[in-house]
Amino acid sequence: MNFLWGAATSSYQIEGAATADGRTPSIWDTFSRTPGKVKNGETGDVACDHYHRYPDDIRLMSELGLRAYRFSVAWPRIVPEPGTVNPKGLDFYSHLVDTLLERDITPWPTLYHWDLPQYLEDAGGWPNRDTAYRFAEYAALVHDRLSDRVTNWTTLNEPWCSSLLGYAAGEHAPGRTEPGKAIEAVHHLLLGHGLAVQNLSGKVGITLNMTHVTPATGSPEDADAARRIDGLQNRLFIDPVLLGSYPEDVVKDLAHLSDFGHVREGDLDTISLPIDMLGINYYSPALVAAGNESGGLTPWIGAEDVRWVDGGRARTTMNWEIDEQGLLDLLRRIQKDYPAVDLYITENGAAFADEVSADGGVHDAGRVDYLSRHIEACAEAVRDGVQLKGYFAWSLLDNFEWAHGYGQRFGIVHVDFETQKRTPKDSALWYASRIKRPL
Ligand code: IFM
Repeated sequence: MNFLWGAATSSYQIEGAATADGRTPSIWDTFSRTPGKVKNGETGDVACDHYHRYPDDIRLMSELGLRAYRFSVAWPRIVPEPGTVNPKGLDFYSHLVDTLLERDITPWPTLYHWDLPQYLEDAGGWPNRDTAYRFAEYAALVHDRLSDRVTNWTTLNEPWCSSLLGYAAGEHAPGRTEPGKAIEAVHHLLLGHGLAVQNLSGKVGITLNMTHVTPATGSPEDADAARRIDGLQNRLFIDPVLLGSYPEDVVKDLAHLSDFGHVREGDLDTISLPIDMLGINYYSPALVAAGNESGGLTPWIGAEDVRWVDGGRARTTMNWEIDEQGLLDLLRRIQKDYPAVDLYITENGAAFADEVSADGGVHDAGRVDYLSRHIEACAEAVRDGVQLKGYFAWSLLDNFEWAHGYGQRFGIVHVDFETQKRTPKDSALWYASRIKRPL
């Protein structure tokens, strides 16, 4: 079997060069400058300086034996002002793709990994239907320039975060706390996906952050809590794309916030245009129960009264429980309920407090353990008949972890943010040897 092994990053998290060659601000440039939003007031201005160091980073990928590299394209580099096209922005990704191909690494671009041009947010952002059309136009520009060399396209990364974290909880850019608008953002992101699909050729997909949700007890209340979280995290996104409809129970859960009047005739046909692959980002499972006293702003609109229960497993520094069984259960479930597309794990990984040791190495045994367990779960899923075709470790490099700043290290390669020195961690060396073998 020709299983694809790779690693993933995203533009704002690694590129830096925030004003280089005509790039204008994205919502994350603005959000990270808003006091109190990102830990220590950190920004992606420099990040891993990948914009300037990409040839070295690609050499490193090649030394590790990666066969594919999942990166994202920064929309504000390509369309820095409304109605313009920035050739220098397109040139950057064109050079990146050429350099990957010279090293026999498959380029695997994502068109939207959260860096909406600020001028589009100023015009209403994702709750504004027009943003979906602008996204499709931008997708066509990137496709026109790269499609002679790129054959695998992902439209969106994790629209759950862009909509519910960004517009309901306010924990991500643009930091709005308007639940009704968040539901409109969900729809316009998905519409943007469908409109973009019409402009793309080759193999096209979308990446969703999905989890396996289990009720803490057998009570009907906990079962209902699990239904609601599964609805908001998984089915609100995958059902429109792969089944052509919003899940009725979730629409009912959200009825106090939205009548879904923003959904126009034909939209769901566009959203559910056939795609070739579904990217799944999996990190942690969800064990949930009814009843939450804490209240406050939450992305779980329509399920605020659900609480997360400690499953008693080890956790990463993100405080996420480690459970590879959740990945196996999730893959089996997706294969059963949504059998039409090839599956790729487009992100999976763990943050730990890594340090460079006196011997010069980074001995991240916890991450080696995490990756090996999850990769084994993938192997088991494939033995069960799941159509899983590839796996991308998150992340190639330590990088800007959104509201957590640089404090959360997800890389298999350590980055010293003072010197920009890259040091492959033990996990990178382990991964390099693991991917020489079939899944
Ligand atoms: O760093 C993020 C990435 O940008 C999207 N998926 C989850 C990762 C870890 O939080």
